Amino acid sequence: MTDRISLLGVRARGFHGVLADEKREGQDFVVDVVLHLDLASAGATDDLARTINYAEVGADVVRRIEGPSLDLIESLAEQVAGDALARPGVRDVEVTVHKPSAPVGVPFGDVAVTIHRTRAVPVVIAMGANLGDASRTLQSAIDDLGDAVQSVRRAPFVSTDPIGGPDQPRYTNTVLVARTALAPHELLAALHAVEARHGRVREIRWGARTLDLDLIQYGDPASGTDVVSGDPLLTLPHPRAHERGFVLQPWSRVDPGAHLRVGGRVVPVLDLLAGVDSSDIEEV
Ligand code: PH2
Ligand code: MG
Ligand code: MG
Repeated sequence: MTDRISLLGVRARGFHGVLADEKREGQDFVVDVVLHLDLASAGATDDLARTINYAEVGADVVRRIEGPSLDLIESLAEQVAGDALARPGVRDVEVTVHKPSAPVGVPFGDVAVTIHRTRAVPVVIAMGANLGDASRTLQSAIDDLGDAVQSVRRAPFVSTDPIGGPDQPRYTNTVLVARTALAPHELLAALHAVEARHGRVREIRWGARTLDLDLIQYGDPASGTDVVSGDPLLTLPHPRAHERGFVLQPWSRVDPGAHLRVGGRVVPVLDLLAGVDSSDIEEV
């Protein structure tokens, strides 16, 4: 995706700098922001709600320039990038902060720092299979996720009793902790595509399946940055994860410090695991 919105040369007076003089007198800072996001649906519908309003981005930038004094323009650039990535749909951002009146001590044209930051939201994905060569399917599904996720860590495979549904074989389950640049619905679509690739047909609820990929959590509840959604197509966090040993046990193995939001509370996964029966779970 190469679509982008560029807002260049936003100028305001700020008090950033290491020297006392700079903090007292202030000077002009000039900021360029380039946001990468998909603009196709905005272009097709002519709907401002489907893109980012560059006037709002500009207001954010000025607020940061005029905000509390920082020593470094690197820090100012990080703040601007953080604001941009918090806007929906922004996948990555490039920020340049120019300080054309900086005390450099020699004649100069401009001094600037440029940073590039990519959205990298922590996510938890539960995987299960109980038809065919389950371990092999799970391993190849992880490979098939490709660019949808980065920094993937996988729990050991476990064999578990089927919970609910009709009589069916034992499951092989695991959990991935990873990061993604995708929005929740985009990641869900990627998971469905991998399920389909492995012959998954959406039929009997809780019935046997070649592959099940469930998005358990998007974002980090410990810092309050997780997405909470009641959307019937994508409920977040997963509404039953807190009571499922086949999710909690492998999750706690790959990330012993993990937390899950349960109702209004953010609970250590190890505490949740202690409260469920996990006697059926065996490493394979
Ligand atoms: N998935 C279900 C229903 N029951 N039981 C086990 N042990 N493992 C699963 O992955 C599983 C299940 C619906 O997704
Ligand atoms: Mg499931
Ligand atoms: Mg599922």
